[in-house]
Amino acid sequence: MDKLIITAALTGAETSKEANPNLPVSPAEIIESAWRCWQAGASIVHLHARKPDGTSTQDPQVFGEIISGIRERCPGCIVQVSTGGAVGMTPQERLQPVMLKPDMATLSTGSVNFGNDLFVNTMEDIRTFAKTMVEQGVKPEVEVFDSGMVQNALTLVREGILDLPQHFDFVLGVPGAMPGTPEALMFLRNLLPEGCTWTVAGIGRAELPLGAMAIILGGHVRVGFEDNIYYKKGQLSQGNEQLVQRMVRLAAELGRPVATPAEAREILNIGGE
Ligand code: KMH
Ligand code: ZN
Repeated sequence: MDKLIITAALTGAETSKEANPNLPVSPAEIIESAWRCWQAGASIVHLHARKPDGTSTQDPQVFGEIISGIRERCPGCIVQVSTGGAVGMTPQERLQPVMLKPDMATLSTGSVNFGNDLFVNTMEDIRTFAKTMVEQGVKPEVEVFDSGMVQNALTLVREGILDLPQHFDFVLGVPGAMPGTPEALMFLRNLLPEGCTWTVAGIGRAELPLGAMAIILGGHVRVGFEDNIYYKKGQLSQGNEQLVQRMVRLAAELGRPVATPAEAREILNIGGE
C-alpha cells in the first residue's frame, strides 16, 4: 500500500469567516495556513482565492501571490489550484489559475446540484479544461461529486485527452450529490480502472469516518475548511492544521505511514519540486 497523501483544502469558495473565524481568506492567511498544514504532514494544498471582501475569485494575480508565498515557505509542497471556483463563474474565469503552472488542478468531470445551486460542467468545457491542463503540464485531480463523473473522465481517456492512471477525488456529502457514506465510497472506488489513485473529501461530519476508511483501504485523504469547519460536533476547528494533525494521528494508529511531499510526487507521478 502506498504511503498516505494528505491534502489540505484550506479555504474553499463557500465557507465564510462568520461560520468559522479561523478560515484563511487573505493571501497572507492562506500562506500561513498552508505552512502550518505542511508542517503537520499535508503534502498537497488545494487552493481557492478570495477578494478582500471575502467573495470568491479566480484572479490569477491573487492566485499568483498565494502560490509564490507557498512555494517560498513550504518547499516541495504540491500546489493544487481549484478550477471549480464558485458556482456561477464562467468556465474561462475558472480556468485562469492553470496558466500559472501549478503542480495540480482540479478537474470536475460533470454537472451536479450543489445545495440550492447548480455546478455546471459541460463535456465541451471539461475537454477544454483537461486539454489546457495537459498543455500546461499540470496534473489533473478528477473531482467526482456523482458517479457519472467517473464515466465522463473515462470518456476523456477513450478520446485520448487524458491517459491512465488518473488521480480522483471523491467529494461526498454535498447536498444534491452523492452522500458521505461508506457505501458511496466503496461504489466509486470500485468504478476506477486498475492503477488509478484516489482521495476522499468527506463533507462536514463525513470527513473523519471517510478519512479513516481511506486510510484502511489504501486511498488518500483530504481535510480542511473547504469541506468541514468543525473539529467535532459543536466545536469549531481552530485551524486547518488541527484537521491535518488528526489524520496524521489516525494514520499512525492504523499503521499507515504518511507521505512526504517528495513521496507524494512519486506516487502521483508529478515531477519537479
Ligand atoms: N466550489 C465548488 C462549486 C473545485 O475546487 O474544483 C466547486 C469546487 C471544486 O470547489
Ligand atoms: Zn475546491
